[in-house]
Amino acid sequence: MTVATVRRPTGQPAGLKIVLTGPLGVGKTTLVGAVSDIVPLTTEARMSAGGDDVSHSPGKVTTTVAMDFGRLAVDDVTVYVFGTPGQARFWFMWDAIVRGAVGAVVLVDTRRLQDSFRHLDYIERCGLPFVVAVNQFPDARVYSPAQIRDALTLAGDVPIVEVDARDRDSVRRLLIALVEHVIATTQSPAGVAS
Ligand SMILES: Nc1nc2c(ncn2[C@@H]2O[C@H](COP(=O)(O)OP(=O)(O)O)[C@@H](O)[C@H]2O)c(=O)[nH]1
Ligand SMILES: [Mg+2]
Repeated sequence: MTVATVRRPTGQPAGLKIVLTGPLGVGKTTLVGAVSDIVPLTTEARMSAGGDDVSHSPGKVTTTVAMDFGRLAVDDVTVYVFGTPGQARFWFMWDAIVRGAVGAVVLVDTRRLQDSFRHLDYIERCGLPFVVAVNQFPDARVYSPAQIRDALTLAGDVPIVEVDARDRDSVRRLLIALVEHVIATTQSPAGVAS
């Protein structure tokens, strides 16, 4: 795994790249907007009729065309969040988005966990440490982390974190949980980077 961090002249890491992925309408753009210290770079466009399936978020009229990007400071480290584009025609960008990342957040909606399978598969195949973030929508049933782990067949060490994508503190806690997981994974013998 490449733990690519931006380094200050002192050699201290100054930046961490994190990938945010999950299906259309799961809350990626909302999450980046809630947590970013800068106006997030986002490329929303009105959806055309007959395009992506948005039956699960009927109020949704725009979609992220290319990607979301946000930046936030956590202590003296700058965290850069790169969202993957949801639309199939932009999947070719995923490899570039993942390159140099230290870890990933896979955002899931418990009303349609299966929509996140391919995002999980992709991140697992990249070998990136990741956390699963459950964006709890008001009309969704609440499941225990054990039920979600089971449904997604996640390994026991993958953290499952509840998040409200609209809430800055909640998203910050999620990103801190990911960074802690990255540190734990890369320090454990099985996760030593080569
Ligand atoms: N109730 C609730 N709605 C949310 C939450 N996160 C996102 N939404 C709404 O869900 C819709 C899709 O979110 P969006 O961020 O565009 O999803 P994306 O396609 O993954 O970027 C929007 O209408 C959001 O306002 C959440 O945590 N709770
Ligand atoms: Mg979006």
